[in-house]
Amino acid sequence: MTLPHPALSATDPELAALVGAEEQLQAETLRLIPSENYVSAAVLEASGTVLQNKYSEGYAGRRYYEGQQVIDQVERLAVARAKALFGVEHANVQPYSGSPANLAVYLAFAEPGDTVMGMALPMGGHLTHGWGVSATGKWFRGVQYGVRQDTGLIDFDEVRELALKERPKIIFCGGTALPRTIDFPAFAEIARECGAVLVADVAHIAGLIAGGAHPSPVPHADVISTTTHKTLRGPRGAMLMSREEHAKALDKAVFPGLQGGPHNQTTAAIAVALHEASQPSFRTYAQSVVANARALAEALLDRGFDLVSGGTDNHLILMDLTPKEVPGKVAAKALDRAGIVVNYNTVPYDPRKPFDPSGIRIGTPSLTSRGLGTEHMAAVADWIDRGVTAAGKEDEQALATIRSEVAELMSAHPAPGLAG
Ligand code: DSN
Repeated sequence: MTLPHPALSATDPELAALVGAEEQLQAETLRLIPSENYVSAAVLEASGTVLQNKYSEGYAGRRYYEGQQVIDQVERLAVARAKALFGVEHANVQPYSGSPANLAVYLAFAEPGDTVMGMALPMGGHLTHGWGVSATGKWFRGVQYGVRQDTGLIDFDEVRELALKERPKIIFCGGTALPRTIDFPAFAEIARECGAVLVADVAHIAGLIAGGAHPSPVPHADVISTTTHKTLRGPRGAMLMSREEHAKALDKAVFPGLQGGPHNQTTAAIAVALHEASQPSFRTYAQSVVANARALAEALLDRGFDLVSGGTDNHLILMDLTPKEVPGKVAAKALDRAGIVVNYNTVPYDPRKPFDPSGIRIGTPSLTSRGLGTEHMAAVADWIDRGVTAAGKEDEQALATIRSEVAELMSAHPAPGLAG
């Protein structure tokens, strides 16, 4: 169902219709992109408040504009909730999103030309971890680790050898296509040995950490960078967290180093999401995300799919479709027509190009937000299996049949924020 937007409909019916169409699409489809989710109605409301009419350069109590009586309280609330939820000494809730948050880390701890280390993008890392096409790979000297070809897992002897040889100023751990638990203590030991700042980019798994379904990077990482809109189920934004010793450097890097005024409506929505994530029901949610991913992985393995690393420990599954003889992009586009939204993705050691890779990446945060459980994962795996087969045969009728089956299940599981 779609939501009423009376003012928008009266002022700009064309745009209102597009918003309604997106609401319908999100309601009817099975959304499996692991970095996406559904925010609650409360988070949606907070995002659309008059807080966005205010400029607030600076930090609570130290602003460059007057009239901050309320905004300071909003930001202090968000910061206090972040600190309590993640057990950190310092939190900055102002970064506009994950990439600016990571850029602020570079500004705080490195000089242009310094060596930095992160996981290679095609291995599951992120652009901002020093990959060549990103500013972080152009302005810094990025050295990159990967996963072993035989296991799909990080080889810590290799990471240590590279770190001791290259002596990076910053080491990033975390990424965008990692189906396994991140070993924060192992990374911390290597960072200590080579004198690097360890940054845990937990954007994908922040909600799992908050809900106790993934180990915490506290106290192992020097800095924790995260977006707020993935498993954490907040608005599109980001946070940087650390021990007190790094607070000043990080705050200065975010403002005035990199950004101007914070997006106060987003800060408010982050505060709401952090409140929701501190509730017992969010722990259940986080555990269910992982249980669903494990059940889905098992069901896919049963159907002959090749999963990178052989399965998952978290919310994410990376599938290599090479044995199915269907390129990832062809499969992703066919599944989209079947009402199943995924993204095509490189797999480690992919012989194909990033814009036409061998794999697809899926995850369970969104479907879990809609109340689907492990009992539904066989059906989901079946749809993916039939969809990939139909993609190979260009069988549009089969895709249309899946689409109607998906819509039927989805209509029985209303989406948060869209439930009306
Ligand atoms: N776009 C994010 C993701 O999908 O994982 C990473 O920045």
